Amino acid sequence: MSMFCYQCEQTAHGSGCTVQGVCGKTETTAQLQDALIEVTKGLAQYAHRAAQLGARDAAIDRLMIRSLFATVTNVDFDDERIITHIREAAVARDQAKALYHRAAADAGTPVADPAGPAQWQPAADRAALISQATDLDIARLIDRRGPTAVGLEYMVLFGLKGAAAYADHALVLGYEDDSIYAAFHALLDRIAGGDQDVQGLLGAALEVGALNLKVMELLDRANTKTYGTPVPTQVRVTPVAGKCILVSGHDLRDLKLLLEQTEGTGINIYTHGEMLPCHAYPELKKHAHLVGNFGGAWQDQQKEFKQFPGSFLFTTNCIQKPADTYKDRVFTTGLVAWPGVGHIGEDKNFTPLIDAALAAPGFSDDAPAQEITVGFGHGTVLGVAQTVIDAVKSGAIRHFFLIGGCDGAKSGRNYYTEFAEQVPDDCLILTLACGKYRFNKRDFGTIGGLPRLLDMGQCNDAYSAIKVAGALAEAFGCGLNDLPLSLILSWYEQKAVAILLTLLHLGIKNIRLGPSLPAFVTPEVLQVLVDTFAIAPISTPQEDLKTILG
Ligand code: SF4
Ligand code: SF3
Repeated sequence: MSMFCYQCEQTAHGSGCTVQGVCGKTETTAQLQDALIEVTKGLAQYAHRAAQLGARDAAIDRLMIRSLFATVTNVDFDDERIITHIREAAVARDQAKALYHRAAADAGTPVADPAGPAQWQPAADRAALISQATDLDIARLIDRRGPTAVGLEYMVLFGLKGAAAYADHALVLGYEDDSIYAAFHALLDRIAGGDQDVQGLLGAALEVGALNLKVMELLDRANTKTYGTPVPTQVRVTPVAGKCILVSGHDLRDLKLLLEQTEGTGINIYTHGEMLPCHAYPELKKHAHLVGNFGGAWQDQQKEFKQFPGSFLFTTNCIQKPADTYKDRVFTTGLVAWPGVGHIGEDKNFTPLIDAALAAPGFSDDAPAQEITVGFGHGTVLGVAQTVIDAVKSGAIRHFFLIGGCDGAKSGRNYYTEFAEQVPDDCLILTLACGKYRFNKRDFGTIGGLPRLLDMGQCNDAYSAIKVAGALAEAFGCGLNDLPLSLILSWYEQKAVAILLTLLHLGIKNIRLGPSLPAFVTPEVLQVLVDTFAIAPISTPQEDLKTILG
């Protein structure tokens, strides 16, 4: 038995987790996730062929998205649930096959069943399934096909996983797009063939970037049409007296439904991690019992949750092994799961979570008030575009730095705190995703009436940053790379891979990436990225600032 996983930045020794995931994923969980991906690729091979003949099935498309999302880092650690996903995906794969065969018959074209994952049959027995999954080990593939081609193939897959998470958030709000599903199927089909060369795979990776841009745009539309355009909002980051529930993850709908179900109960709701930007959405902020944000980024949860006298809801990544002191008050929903932790089903009846909060002591006192500001999505920033443009023209704003991305446990991540602190006073800092907790409680002052630190939202709100950059480039009559804008990115999981591919698809150069480079990017691929996009690993804040500002 063995496992091999190198999809996140935390991967063991910077090369791959082979015994147990640093994230807490067991060998069996990793193998079952490999099996789920194999079946999903097979499903996509058939769905792609059916789509080319004009046939599709929304249920199959949605299941493909959810299967990919379930394998994102820090989402699902529960083997039984992953086995259920495998069984469901296998049924959907057979339905996709039938769909393709019917469409081919209708079109009068011969049927050509794809080889590879489409023919992989998951064993009915659990032990047999696990042993069968061992053969799907990436390490064996690397031995056979070499690390560069396999690394690129997995870069495509990891980007698709990240984009799938965003597609699912849009889907739960009723927003979906057939052309997006078709692109997922087509890209999965390409890597399922296993015969692409390096150039072909690089092209596919940039296509994932293009796809993710469409998905982020769809999600932006879903969030803003459903909950309103985010507005600058003061958020309390210290507790108030009373019973409490903490909501973590990225799913706005779960937060909204919980706010409705807790209305009038006296329970206060706190955002955590990537839920912080929710305070800025009019339809969420109108609930008076959404009282604040608790704690820092995901990797601090085991320490911080011990101080939270209420219950916890995980709506998406990043969940870590809950400590025994609070485990019985933790609940998951959607695709998140941890063995032995209560799960709220698709009916979104949060009663067990609410009861756990009522049974817990709650905060006895108000802590001294402290507030930060969020809500600088594209709607707000473009609303003051002229002020920004004038400030750049007058020299009041010298440069923009987007310091954003995922947080994580590595000590090298202090770079981002120090970088933000050392950005000169005449430069503006844009931020997004959970990496901002490294510096978002500091006072950066203002420039021309604008806060120097503008929080644009969740990781998917990279879409806002792209929109703002596009509008500035238009106003100045220049290209994106000619703007006084530098991207200082931190990555951890596969959504960051999707976003990075989107930025590369847009031709954005000189991105600084850290805290370490992905293990699946071999020196050969890195050279191509350096030659084409001048991508660079982070060095020190001093050196990088000097290079950028001259
Ligand atoms: Fe290791 Fe990351 Fe994979 Fe977890 S998700 S097993 S930490 S590479
Ligand atoms: Fe953070 Fe997990 Fe990536 Fe949406 S919550 S950014 S790491």
